[in-house]
Amino acid sequence: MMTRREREARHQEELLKQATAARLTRRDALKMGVITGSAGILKTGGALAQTNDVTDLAPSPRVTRPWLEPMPVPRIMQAVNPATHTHMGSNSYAYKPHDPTFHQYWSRFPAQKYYYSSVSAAPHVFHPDLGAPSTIWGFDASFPGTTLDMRYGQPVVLRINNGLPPLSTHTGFGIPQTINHLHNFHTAPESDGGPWDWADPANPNQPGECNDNHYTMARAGFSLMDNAADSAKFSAIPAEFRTWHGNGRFGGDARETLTTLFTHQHRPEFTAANVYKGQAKMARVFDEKDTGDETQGFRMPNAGYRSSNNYSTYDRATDYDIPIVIADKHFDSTGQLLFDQFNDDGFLGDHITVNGKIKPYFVVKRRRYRFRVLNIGPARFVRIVLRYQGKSQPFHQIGDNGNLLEKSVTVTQVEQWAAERNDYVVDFSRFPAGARVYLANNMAMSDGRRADRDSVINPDLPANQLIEFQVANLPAGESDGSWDFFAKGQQTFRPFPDLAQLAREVVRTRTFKFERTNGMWAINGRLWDPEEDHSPSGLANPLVQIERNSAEKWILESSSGGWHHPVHIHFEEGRVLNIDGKVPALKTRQDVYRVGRDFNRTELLMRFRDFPEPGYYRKPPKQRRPYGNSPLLARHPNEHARWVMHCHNLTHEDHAMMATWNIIPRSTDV
Ligand SMILES: [Cu+2]
Repeated sequence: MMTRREREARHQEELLKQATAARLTRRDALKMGVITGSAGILKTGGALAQTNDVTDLAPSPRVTRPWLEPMPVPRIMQAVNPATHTHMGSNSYAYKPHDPTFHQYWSRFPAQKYYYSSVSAAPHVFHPDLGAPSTIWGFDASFPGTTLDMRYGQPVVLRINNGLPPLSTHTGFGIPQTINHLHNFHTAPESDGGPWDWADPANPNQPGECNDNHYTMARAGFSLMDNAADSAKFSAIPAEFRTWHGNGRFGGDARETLTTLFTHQHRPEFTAANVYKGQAKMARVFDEKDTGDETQGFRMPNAGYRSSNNYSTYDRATDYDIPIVIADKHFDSTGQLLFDQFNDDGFLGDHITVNGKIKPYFVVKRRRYRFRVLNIGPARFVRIVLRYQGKSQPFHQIGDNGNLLEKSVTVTQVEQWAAERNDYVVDFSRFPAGARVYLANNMAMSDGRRADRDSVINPDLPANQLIEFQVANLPAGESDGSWDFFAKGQQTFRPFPDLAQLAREVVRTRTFKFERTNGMWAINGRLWDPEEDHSPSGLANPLVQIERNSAEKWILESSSGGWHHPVHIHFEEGRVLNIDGKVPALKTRQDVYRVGRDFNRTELLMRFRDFPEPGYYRKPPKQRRPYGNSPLLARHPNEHARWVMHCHNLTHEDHAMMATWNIIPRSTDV
């Protein structure tokens, strides 16, 4: 017999399903007055649900068999030929062909590679013990989606099709509108997957529609030769870090190189639900030094892109360079994926999945592997450890938040907040064949408000273990060509741009305060509103106007000690000067900044370069919807000059801790 508490939890689960099916957002609910006060009393069709700040869902069904299934490694996206691919441009298909006039800097960086991805519903087995498969919404009908590999100097168009069921037939959590954001590439707004796009007729993301994203694959700073006003900034880039594209065009500052990115959903108010439902995929960026060939350049583990291999085949390229996506999930009593749309702390699941599986094993050879670890939350923070025979083992951190570090560091644990990516190298030659080595989490989190950073939970308990590595011998004749950190010491990557030079470019300081407001989340007292932002007056009068190719000092503050906010600033990597007055121990470039308890005040330097393209900004082309003959729509220049910053605890982001900022060209920009 169920206890009263269990019965209430079941009841809560049922009400949440009903409320979610009604597709009420918290903003809608507040407007309609069905939520009152911070305790959140929610009434839906006569039902009354107590949506407390702490999730009170029944526990997921127990999964008793760890290490039952192998950890899947996402396959690699294959480029398509836009002239013949039916979804990219063929006249035989109803979609409009890809339209290059829509993209800023197309003539400078025309695409060399085209990719097509459809977001669609699919059955997914998180663990066989859960029973029937759950329905996910994934890029390429998988979670994680297929990995997008790109290379600096080879511009890309990625077309995303919304293959989800129409809203009229949709039930359950999430909303079938897709917005695709490549976190944190240096991307023009029309390709950045900004949170306005779901309602934008020229850039739609409804079921059956598609959207084209152009990635220049140039480094930040590529426009610094265009205007004499920037000549000192160009001259400050040492010649060895100036990159050149095939047509002799300056391709930016190699010290701005990105390496591990990911693509995720950005539909306002449903980002948490839609990402949770599966819309995330990894992206790897290679370059002249981080080659994808472990015998060349920085020699990071990866035999896939060795010149002697045919790297158009899928699996070679992921032999030793493995994306790992960590994601919380929760399941209902029938084993179906469950999400609480109304938990405004941040939703924690009671299973931490890895590449879409609960407690998978992964067979590794006795050699080095690169793991690109992404934590997509939506609210979970972890502290990663590598355990063998009850002891933490050293491994090497080579990247932080999408960048290679200046030098690798040897570590025994690393904290990763939601949306943070870190690249690690693990040397399995240190363990005997047959060894079992575990990737585990040793940090507690009792709710979605913040991590218990002072806690250390037992990483050797099955509940806290994430992956079992099963070590096997390196087959005879196979060698490990990658950098040997233990024998040779740290690997040196590229230096970061000079901080003193960056400080000289600063033209102003801005402060952003992250606050709790009336049960929701605000920046500088404002709840972000996509409709207000996209209104004629909102477009004409951006709140934050930044001078193109300038630098600014940004201060991120939070007076609340009870919360953690991983704040993501789109478009540009920043450099942290200090956190609460102290210079951080690890020197990084970042796109996610920690704000809240232990991080009350962070000062950082930001540059805002290249976009918008001045000529395009002054006369943006009119646009059509993705199908043939609809009328051309006039565009406001500021639609092509704006980006956002937001909390990446996706629930905080949805309700509505986000702010828009614009870059405005100077009168002399050409
Ligand atoms: Cu937050």
